Amino acid sequence: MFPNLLLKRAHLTPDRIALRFMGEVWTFGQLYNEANEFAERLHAKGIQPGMRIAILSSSNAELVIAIHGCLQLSCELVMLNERLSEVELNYQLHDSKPDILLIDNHERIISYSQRFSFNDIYSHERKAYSIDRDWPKERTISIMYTSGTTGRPKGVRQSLENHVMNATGSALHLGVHPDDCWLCIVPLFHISGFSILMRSVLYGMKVSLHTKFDPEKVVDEILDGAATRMSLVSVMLQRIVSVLENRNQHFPDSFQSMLVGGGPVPLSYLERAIERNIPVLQTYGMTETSSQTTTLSSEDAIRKLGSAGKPLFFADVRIDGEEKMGEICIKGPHVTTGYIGAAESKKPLIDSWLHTGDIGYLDEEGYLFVVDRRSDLIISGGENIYPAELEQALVKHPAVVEAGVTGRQDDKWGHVPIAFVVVTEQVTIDELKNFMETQIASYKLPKEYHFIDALPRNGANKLVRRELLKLI
Ligand code: S0N
Ligand code: AMP
Ligand code: MG
Ligand code: MG
Ligand code: MG
Repeated sequence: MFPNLLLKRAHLTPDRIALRFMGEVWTFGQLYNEANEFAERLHAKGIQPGMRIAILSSSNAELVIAIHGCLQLSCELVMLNERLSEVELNYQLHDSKPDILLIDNHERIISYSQRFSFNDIYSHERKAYSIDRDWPKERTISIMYTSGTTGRPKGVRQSLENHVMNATGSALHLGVHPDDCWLCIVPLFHISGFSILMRSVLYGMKVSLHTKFDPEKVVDEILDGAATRMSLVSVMLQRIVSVLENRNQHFPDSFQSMLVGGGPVPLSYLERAIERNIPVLQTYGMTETSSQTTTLSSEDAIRKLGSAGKPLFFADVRIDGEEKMGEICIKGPHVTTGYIGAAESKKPLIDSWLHTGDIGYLDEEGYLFVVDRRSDLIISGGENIYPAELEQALVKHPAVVEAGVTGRQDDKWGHVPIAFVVVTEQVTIDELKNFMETQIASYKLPKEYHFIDALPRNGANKLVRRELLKLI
C-alpha cells in the first residue's frame, strides 16, 4: 500500500502552493478540500469507488481538481486527447466503457449516455464517501490511449506504483528543491503532463499550469524566476529558443532543468538551447512507462549531447538483438501492468521486459541513444500518428481501394504523414481531404496526397512503407 497521495500531502504541507493557474493559486490544503468536495458531488450523482471515469478537457484548474476528486473517490481515469476527432474519441469510449464521461464544457462535440460537465457536477449536492487513507499499489490511477501498429489505439494502464516509482526515480535524478515550480505546458491527457501532477503531490511542489502553449509567455515566466522546471517536446523547445534568440535573452541560473522528449530531438536545437543557458536534458519516456525511463544528467549535458541519458534509479534498459544497435527494452516498477479493452489480452512484457519497438544503442558508458522510433510511427510535434490508422481511414472512402502512408521530415513539426492512394474512380485531392477531416484529428491529416497505380509490396504481399517516398 501507499498513502492516499493528496491526503498525505495536504497533511504534510497544507500551506505550500500546489497550483498556479491564470493568476490564481491553490495550496495543497485548498486543493485537497476542493478535490474532496468534487468527490462528494460525484458520489451524490451515484459514482461509486472503483468506477471508471473518462475526462475530456483542456488544461485548467478545474481539470486538476476533477482529477484529484476522482482519485479521492478511488475511481480510475481515462484521459482523452482533446485534439482527436469524434470518430476517434468514440472508439476510445467504446473500448474503455467508462461509467461516466466528464467534459470541461458542453461545446465538446462528443456525445455519451452518461456525459456531464464539471459544472453539472458542481450543481449537485454533496454526499460523504469513505476516504481511503491507503491506496493499493496495483490500483489503476490513469489509462491513456497510445496508437498501436494495427491502427487501433490501445488503452494503457498506469498504476499507482507506476506513477510513484517514476516520480521517485525522477526526483532521485533531478533533485527536489523547496522552491521548485514545474511549468506545465504539455497536455494533462498525455503522460508528459499528467506525470507533473504526480510529482507535485509526491514532492510538495508547485505546478504552474497553462492552457495553451505560448512561447513568449513561457519565456516571460521563466525570466521572472517563477518557474524552475519544465517538460516539453522538441517543436516547443525550438519555439522557445527562437523567442530567446529574437530578444537576445538567456535563461536565468535559477532555472533548474528542462526535460525534452516525446520524440527525436535534433542536435541543433540542443546546441542552440545551451547557447541560451537552458539546462536542457533529453529524456526517453513513454505512456507505457508513466513518463521517464532514461534522462541525461546536467553534468553530462554537454559531454553526452544527443543522448537520452542513463536509466533512472529503478529502471533498467537493455538492447535486444545481436548487434550493438537493436530494440530498446525496459524493465522496472514504472512499466505498465497491461492494457484494457480490446488489447486486454495482449501482455506488455516478455520475461519482465517491455519491448518498445524503438531502436537504439547503449554506448560504452551505458548512455542510451535513441536512433529510430518504433516501427513506422510518425511523431509530429510530439503527437503520435500511426500510418495504419490513416490507411484504414483512407480506404473507407468509396473511391480508394488501397492506401499507404509514410512520414517525411518537416521543418515545423519534425515529421509529418503523407498519403499514397490507389483509386478505382475519379476523385480529387480536396474530396479526399474533406473526407479525412471527418475521420481523423486535424494534427494527423496527411500533408500531401499522391495517386499511384499500385502499392509497393514485398514477396509476402506486405506493404513496404519505406518504398513509398521513392514513388514521387
Ligand atoms: C506542439 C503543440 C503545442 C502545438 O500545438 P499549438 O501550437 O497549440 O497548435 P493549436 O493552436 O492547437 O493548433 C493549430 C494547428 O496546428 C495543428 N497542430 C497542433 N499540434 C500539432 C502537431 N503536434 N502536429 C501537427 N499539427 C499540429 C492543429 O491541428 C491546428 O491545425 P488546424 O488549424 O488545421 O486545425 C502541441 O502539438 C502539443 O502540445 N504537443 C506536445 C504533446 C505532448 O506532450 N507529447 C508528448 C507525448 N508523449 C509522452 O507523454 C511520453 C513522453 C514523456 O513522458 C515526456 C515527453 C516530453 C517531456 C517529458 C516527458 C517525461 O518523460 O516526463
Ligand atoms: P507515446 O507513445 O506517446 O508514449 O510516446 C513514446 C514514444 O516517443 C517512444 O516510444 C519513442 O518512439 C518516442 N520518444 C520518446 N522519447 C524520445 C527521445 N528522447 N528520442 C526519440 N524518441 C523518443
Ligand atoms: Mg504511443
Ligand atoms: Mg500555436
Ligand atoms: Mg474504399
